[in-house]
Amino acid sequence: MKKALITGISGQDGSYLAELLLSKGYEVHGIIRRSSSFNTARIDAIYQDPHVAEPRLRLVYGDLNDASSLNKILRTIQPDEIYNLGAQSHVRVSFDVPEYTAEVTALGTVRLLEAIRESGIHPKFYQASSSEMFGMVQEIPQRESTPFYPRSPYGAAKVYAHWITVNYREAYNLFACSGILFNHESPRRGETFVTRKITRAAARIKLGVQHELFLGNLDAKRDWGFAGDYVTAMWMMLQAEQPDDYVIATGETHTVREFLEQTFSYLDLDWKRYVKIDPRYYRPTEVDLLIGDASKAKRVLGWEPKVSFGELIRMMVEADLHVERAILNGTRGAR
Ligand code: NDP
Ligand code: GDR
Repeated sequence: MKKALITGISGQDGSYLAELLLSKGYEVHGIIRRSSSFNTARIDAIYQDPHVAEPRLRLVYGDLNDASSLNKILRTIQPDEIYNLGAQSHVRVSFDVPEYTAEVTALGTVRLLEAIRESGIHPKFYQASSSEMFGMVQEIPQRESTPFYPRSPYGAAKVYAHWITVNYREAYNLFACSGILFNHESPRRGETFVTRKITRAAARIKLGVQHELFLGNLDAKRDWGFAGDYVTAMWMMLQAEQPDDYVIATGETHTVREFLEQTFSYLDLDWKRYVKIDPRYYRPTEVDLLIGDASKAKRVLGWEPKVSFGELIRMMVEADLHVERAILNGTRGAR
């Protein structure tokens, strides 16, 4: 049985990836952080009580900022594949906590890579790189060869993590891949990212429990896909013959305004009646346009996105309606 280790297992992608790997027969280990309240809601559905069975999903406390915890975890688990998804992943917040973002998102990656070297094991390694590394538009669409020009502390930290991964591949012959993933969303998306903020607010407005929605820049364009499709690409990269870097995207771009319009009109609502602009959501430097060319991933890995923009919106709105109705009825269930 193959063993995988996931950092960031409690996040959106970590939960979908854990489900995928379990379905493929892996033993899955996930690093979680100690928190004053429960932070494992996204993986509750697949959690197995270690007292009851021999579980194939195991959680262990650790932190990307704590090298000794990483060293110990690697020595103990000896995984065949490591997926480094842990990060301070919010772009706007990275302007408020730039140093912390660099600690986790940039240095956390080299800590993990060094832990691999020190443990003497030879796992395959996946790094969660981001389209935010492209930042200021240099080329349309963006592909693997497009120069990076990050526009936030988060983007800059991801550029470091990307290049250190490439360096460890070249210097130590590590089977390391960077997936340069464009925005991907789902009903499990964090509530403060713009798509989920919109679908959740629209559902709440429809049910009469919210009356306004405050947003920032509606003109930004993003290439939005479905997280479930994108975690499959992560796994495919580590099954390829050679380690390499891949852009993962839909090849379609939409403004935040279009996302807003389609979400509200799905619920027969006019977004202009509810949305107000609050400059606090503007970023000091913005990424205006992202659109990815994933043809290399299609050619080499056979990967293609399955869920369309319209289907993604429908899936997210329906899920938020379900959650909000359950809250209203006092029967809130798992997402
Ligand atoms: P989330 O923000 O949903 O999840 C981030 C995860 O990282 C959480 O499990 C979080 O734990 C964990 N984490 C944060 N800080 C630490 C730390 N110090 N040590 C260990 N774990 C930590 O992100 P997504 O699932 O959306 O994204 C996954 C990865 O992919 C991230 O690296 C993100 O930057 C990157 N990415 C995401 C894209 C997207 O569109 N979603 C696109 C491109 C890249 P906790 O739950 O305790 O906070
Ligand atoms: P992004 O996602 O910054 O692309 O990073 P986010 O959803 O936060 O922003 C997308 C665009 O929407 C605009 N926007 C708002 N954003 C938020 N969060 N809140 C608002 O109220 C709002 N109003 C307008 C933003 O200015 C931006 O242009 C995501 C994260 O998942 C990263 O970790 C990942 O690397 C990239 O996607 C690819």
